[in-house]
Amino acid sequence: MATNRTFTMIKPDAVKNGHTGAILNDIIKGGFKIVAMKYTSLTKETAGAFYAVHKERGFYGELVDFMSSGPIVAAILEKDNAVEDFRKLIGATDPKKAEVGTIRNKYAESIEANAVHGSDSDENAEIEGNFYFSALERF
Ligand code: RTP
Ligand code: MG
Repeated sequence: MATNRTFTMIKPDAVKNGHTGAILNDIIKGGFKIVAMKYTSLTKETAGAFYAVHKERGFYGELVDFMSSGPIVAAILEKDNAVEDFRKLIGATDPKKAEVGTIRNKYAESIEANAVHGSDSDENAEIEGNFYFSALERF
């Protein structure tokens, strides 16, 4: 069902640095339609649950602290080939390696504070969208 949808968060660094509008503009210009969106925040508990797949990785504790450090914007996006195309639009995890013109190249601070999240598979896009949004909150 979710093959044409992906899930994103504008992370605390980008919200704090005033990049929310520019990032949403890049997303829309990139051909994505916003089908659900909210301005919200994560607690340590909810950030921990969202990133549970990374529990065993060395950066997990720092990631949870960072993701619960301030407001975020969560959204479900629609486009053909959404997951792959969105990861192209945001660029590599490490902004130093992200292609020029990508969202992380333009707005990220570091490998951790890297401006945006993008789902890595159709299955995770569905799970992550469901984490934030009820059926009533999607168009
Ligand atoms: P995301 O899930 O946020 O879209 O990022 P990604 O797929 O490009 O990267 P992933 O490997 O899933 O890592 C999730 C997030 O953890 C932080 N990270 N920190 N300190 C580090 O070495 C490190 N590596 C990853 C980043 O915020 C990354 O986006
Ligand atoms: Mg990931």
